[in-house]
Amino acid sequence: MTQLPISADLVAEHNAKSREALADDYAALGRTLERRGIAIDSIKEKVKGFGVAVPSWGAGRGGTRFAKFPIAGEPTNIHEKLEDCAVIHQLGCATPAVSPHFPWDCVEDYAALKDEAAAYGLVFDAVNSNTFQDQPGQAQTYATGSLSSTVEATRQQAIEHNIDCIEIGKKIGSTRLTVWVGDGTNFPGQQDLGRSFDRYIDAASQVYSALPDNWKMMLEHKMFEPAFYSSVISDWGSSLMAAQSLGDKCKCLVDLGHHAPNVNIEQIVARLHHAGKLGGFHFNDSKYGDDDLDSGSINPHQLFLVFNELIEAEHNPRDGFDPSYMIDQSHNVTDPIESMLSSSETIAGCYARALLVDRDALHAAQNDNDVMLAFRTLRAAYQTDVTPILAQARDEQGGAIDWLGAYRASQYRDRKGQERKAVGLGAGIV
Ligand code: PSV
Ligand code: MN
Repeated sequence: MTQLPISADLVAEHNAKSREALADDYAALGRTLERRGIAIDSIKEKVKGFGVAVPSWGAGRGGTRFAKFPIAGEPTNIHEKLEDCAVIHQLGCATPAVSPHFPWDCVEDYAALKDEAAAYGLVFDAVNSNTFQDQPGQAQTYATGSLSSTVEATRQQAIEHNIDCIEIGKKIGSTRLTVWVGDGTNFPGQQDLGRSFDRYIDAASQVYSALPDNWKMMLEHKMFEPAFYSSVISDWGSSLMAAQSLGDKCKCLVDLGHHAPNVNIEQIVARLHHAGKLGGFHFNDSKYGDDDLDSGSINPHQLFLVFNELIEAEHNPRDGFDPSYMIDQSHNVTDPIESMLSSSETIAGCYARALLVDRDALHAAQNDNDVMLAFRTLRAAYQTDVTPILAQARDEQGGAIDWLGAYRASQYRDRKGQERKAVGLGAGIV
């Protein structure tokens, strides 16, 4: 029996209030889609099968380098984070996996941690290594780089940490390692741009050698921050070159916030897929840089276009196409549970809308160079309000039709504020 952090009776009572209205909305949308030759139930079933992992680190309040404003009852360890992730999945039914970060989520007994997640109906997705921060007691500093460091002992330490993450991952049932390094420079001339990339490839391939056969290693690129002149794995080109030299099990991970402003991210998706190297996503949104804002809160159209490419990729699969989807956000001003419920709904919604694209009509218009018809075909899907499909899918899976209302009615955060040690009210002023 799955352990539910929020009373199933409370969710059922809450759902009963809006079920009639939902039935009307679902039936109306069903008739609209039927006229377009789409069976609404088939989209709903696909939505039920869709999942995006939540980041363990996203369960706590984020912050900026100026301040963090904690809230009472936010999680302070992986056990509390798992409980919050269980709430997100219970109400939203779209986030069955958790992506952990090490050493942030280190525990003594990983087999027990896997069981703890399973009791909530959760599994672990990609494990994330951390060689962008120094940890207490660490022998070598990452101040001037990790996998690309000029110091051999530092590279070795970073390699060993990544291999430790693989070992932990095996114990918790993960089959993916995500590697993001903050390596780079702040000054022209600080490091040799070519040789630092060579050192990175050499060190990353030693991590790759420790990868079990059924695992994937995902390289996450990022243009800037913490390095502001050059980053070693700055863009999809560097990521692709590295993934190609490492081997088949190495893929590229696209974090939506890690690009130059106005870059056509959906085209990057298409290119990486062409190369058979599309490994996964970190979903978030941004206005200025790597803002880690809630997915689709700023540019929902871009998110839809990314999903449009993913559906195209599904129709035209390359060897080993099996991308993993994760959220990677920093919740600085909201309750992280509410943000991740909202984001997972937005992400699943973009997936559903991409499924509604009349692909035959789109491809025909593209082949005929009928620009307006191609554009309007895509736009027709984007403009469809799929919220009744998402709500119906949640209701049928025991989730909440109105997740925000149900969550707030449960007073979960207030209760955790009494039980947990995290305090709010300006405790984070630095
Ligand atoms: C770096 O900005 C990043 O996107 C990487 O995925 C990290 O693992 C994560 O954020 C958390 O800092
Ligand atoms: Mn990321």
